[in-house]
Amino acid sequence: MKILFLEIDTERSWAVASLGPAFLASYLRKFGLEVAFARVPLAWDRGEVIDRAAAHRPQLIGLSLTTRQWLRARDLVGPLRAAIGAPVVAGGLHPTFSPEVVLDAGFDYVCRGEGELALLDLVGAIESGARPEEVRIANIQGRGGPVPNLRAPVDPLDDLPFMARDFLDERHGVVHMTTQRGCPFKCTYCAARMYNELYRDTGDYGRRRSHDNVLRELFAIRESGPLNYVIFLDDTFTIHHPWVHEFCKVYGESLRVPFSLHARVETVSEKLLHRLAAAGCRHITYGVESGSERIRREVMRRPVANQRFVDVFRWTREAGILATANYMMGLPTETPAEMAETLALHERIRPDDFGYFVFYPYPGTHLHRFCRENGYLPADVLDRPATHRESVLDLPTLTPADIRACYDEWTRRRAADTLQRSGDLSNAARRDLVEQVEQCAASG
Ligand code: B12
Ligand code: SF4
Repeated sequence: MKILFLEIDTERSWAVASLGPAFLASYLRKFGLEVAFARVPLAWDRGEVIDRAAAHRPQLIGLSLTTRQWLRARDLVGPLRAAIGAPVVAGGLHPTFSPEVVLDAGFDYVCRGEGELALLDLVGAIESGARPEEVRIANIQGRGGPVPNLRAPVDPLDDLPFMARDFLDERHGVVHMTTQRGCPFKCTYCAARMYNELYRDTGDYGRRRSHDNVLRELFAIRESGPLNYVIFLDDTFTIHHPWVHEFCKVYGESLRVPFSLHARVETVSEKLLHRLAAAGCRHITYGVESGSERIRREVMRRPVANQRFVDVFRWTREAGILATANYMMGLPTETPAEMAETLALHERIRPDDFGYFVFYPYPGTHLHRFCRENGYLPADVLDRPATHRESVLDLPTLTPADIRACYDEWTRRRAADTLQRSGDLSNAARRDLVEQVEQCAASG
């Protein structure tokens, strides 16, 4: 059987395609199945998507979906099925936590949670002629069929084959890696951590690969092409310090290729940052989220003091590592004064770079439920675009104009920052830069 994975682009093509299909493809290949990958750029209209997909002659089409990709995927699924006649299965965070909505839109199957073993079983069932409502496979829900049981997460992760790199669209020797699945924290706005809750009765979702397994993958990449920079996409790389210290030792001794990672300020120490820098770490992205301790404590479940951010950003700089801060605005119960506290904290921590996002309530999360229960969530939320540049919520403490003004203020600061860095550029070039910043903000 041939399975075609389509990567649905939204406002822009991301530098890396979804990692889920890259894991699934290598697993299916291990069992002799044929897999293919195609990006669906925004410029392709329906007709072109169908022609390009049909050219692969797939017998099953797979889509990995975030909530942002959902609307475009929903519009494509009916025409794709009708024209190609192959069933379509969706997996990833969005289908996992909104399975009924996805099935009602015309998908034949959704995969809830981890997909490697489930998709292999689904391929077998389709090959033997099963219809969606007849399928009984753990993690797979067919249209018209019952809610499936979940199978235990793959353990150890080392059992999985390395990602199919031809699915990732990587260039210039910049590669993407994950060393773990799951995050132990409980941030209420986070969709990723909901896997831990989904799997509460089935087995621990938090697992990490062995150092040896991670290094073997990197050496294999280096043997087949350039390896210039490694982006670790783990939710929080810096959990479990003994693992991280050992990683710094073995990676620093054997590879020392520059790398970046995501961390939480609660999970790093001055000593750890120096170890990471010595091993080749050049850049860390931290979720700061809010400058209001009340919002972090009461709304986000992140009870950490502002001073901790100030200290960690300073330590990171002193260790010679670039630090990016990500911020959110427009949270339930937040006030204009609290949004201003985030701008004020930004001035104190002075990151090398920053991202700013209007809060979006992702399905399955605690804050999604909180917004629904309090009447902040419009009934047609999943019919509206999911972006991070304007709020979908109807909040009693913030007006859309308050949030817009705050977002514009972040854009103004980003433009000012960019200009400051641009030094002695001509006026025309400076205008171009500001325009680019504004365009980037508009695609949220
Ligand atoms: C790496 C990453 C990215 C990468 C790659 C995207 C990707 N989806 O892999 C990039 C940088 C492009 C990215 C961008 C964005 N991301 Co992102 N990203 C992540 C991150 C940190 C890790 C993903 C990962 O490692 N996956 C590893 C694989 C193994 O896990 P998986 O994706 O769940 O896949 C398994 C199963 O879900 C299933 N499965 C997945 N797809 C399919 C398909 C089929 C057919 C089947 C059968 C099964 C199946 O099988 C897979 C293997 O077991 C996650 C957080 C997380 N832990 O999930 C956020 C996350 C997915 N991103 C998120 C967001 C919001 C964004 C952005 C909007 C950020 C922004 N503000 O601009 C954009 C949107 C991108 C888009 N195309 O829509 C949210 C999505 C929430 C939601 N419900 O939609 C997450 C969950 C972060 C969070 N904490 O809330 N992101
Ligand atoms: S630390 Fe990051 S990945 Fe973990 S629960 Fe919080 S937001 Fe989600």
